[in-house]
Amino acid sequence: MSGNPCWRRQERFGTNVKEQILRLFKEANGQFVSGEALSEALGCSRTAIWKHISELRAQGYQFEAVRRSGYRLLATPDIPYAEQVKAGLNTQRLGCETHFFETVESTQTEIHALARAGAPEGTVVIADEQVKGKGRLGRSWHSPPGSGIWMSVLLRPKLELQRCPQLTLVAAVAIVETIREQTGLPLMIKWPNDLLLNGKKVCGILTELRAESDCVDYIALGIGINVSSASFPSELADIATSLSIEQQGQAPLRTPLIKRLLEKLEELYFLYVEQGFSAIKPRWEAHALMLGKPITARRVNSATLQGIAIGIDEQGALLLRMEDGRTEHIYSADIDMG
Ligand code: BT5
Repeated sequence: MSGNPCWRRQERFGTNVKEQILRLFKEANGQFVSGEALSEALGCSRTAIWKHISELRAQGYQFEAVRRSGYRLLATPDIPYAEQVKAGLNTQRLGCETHFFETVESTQTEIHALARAGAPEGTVVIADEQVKGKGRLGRSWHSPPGSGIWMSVLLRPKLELQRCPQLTLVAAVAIVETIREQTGLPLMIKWPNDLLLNGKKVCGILTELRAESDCVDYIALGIGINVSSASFPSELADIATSLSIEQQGQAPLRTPLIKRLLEKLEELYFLYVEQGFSAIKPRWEAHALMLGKPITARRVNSATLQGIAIGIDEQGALLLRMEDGRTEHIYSADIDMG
């Protein structure tokens, strides 16, 4: 799985003009770029360039314009616009096609629609706000504007159905490793889909799939990370936290975090596809919260079980050592510690 990173591929084949303008400013590294140079490089009129720059300004980009010198990019907004996420993104597939929405019901709904319309593997949908963010089992995910990463990634692995839950664990490792690397915060994984800081949930993963008979058609991998939320509604106040709350108000920027996350997710996804779950398992275990601890597993349509969480199996199921010495394999449940 090698080749040019996707932003280089875009450079060769060209994408929309605003993306190309942003790329030229990035390459200019804070120096002026003349309107003439821009219109020559992009093959469009200076009026068209001016129009695109005005649109970028409206989106929050700040330019200095100086007669005879041209334009200089002073500041980019921390809104994960598709152009920003894709600029310099070092991936082969993930994020090559990226869609940004100010507001959506759920990025999962959007990614499902794109998937059904034939979108390629690696397509990403990012929203600044979700008004009907989804959790598992019909639960909701609080996703106010400007405060988090609400993102869905389309994957099309050739995978047997029973292995699909492993992708939640692959994603959990990618998120933990990225956030630890970017912020130093010691996130822990609570099987199967929660990431916690100081015992509170900072991130949730929602893995949905469409399959025909035994074959996976696609997987919609939804990731929600509370980045700069300063507070939560009362029903979440005791159970939720954000990266900024855990860093005394310091929130990392969303756009670079998303980029790094896509790069890490792709690295681990390719590793998983090539070498199987055994290549990921030790990295998951290194960040697992409850191994060796007593837990309660509340299952849908099955009895609640209590025991000691002793690990995960090769499928990614949680292994629960029961009082009578038996080991139960838990495929899906909500876990309470103790
Ligand atoms: C999850 O479900 O944790 C999966 C969350 C996935 C969210 C992403 S955002 C992008 C993509 N698009 C979507 O529409 N969804 C995905 P679950 O394990 O069922 O947890 C849901 C529970 O977490 C809720 O019932 C609340 O108790 C709690 N919760 C809701 N919003 C939260 C938040 N922002 N932070 C922490 N906890 C939250």
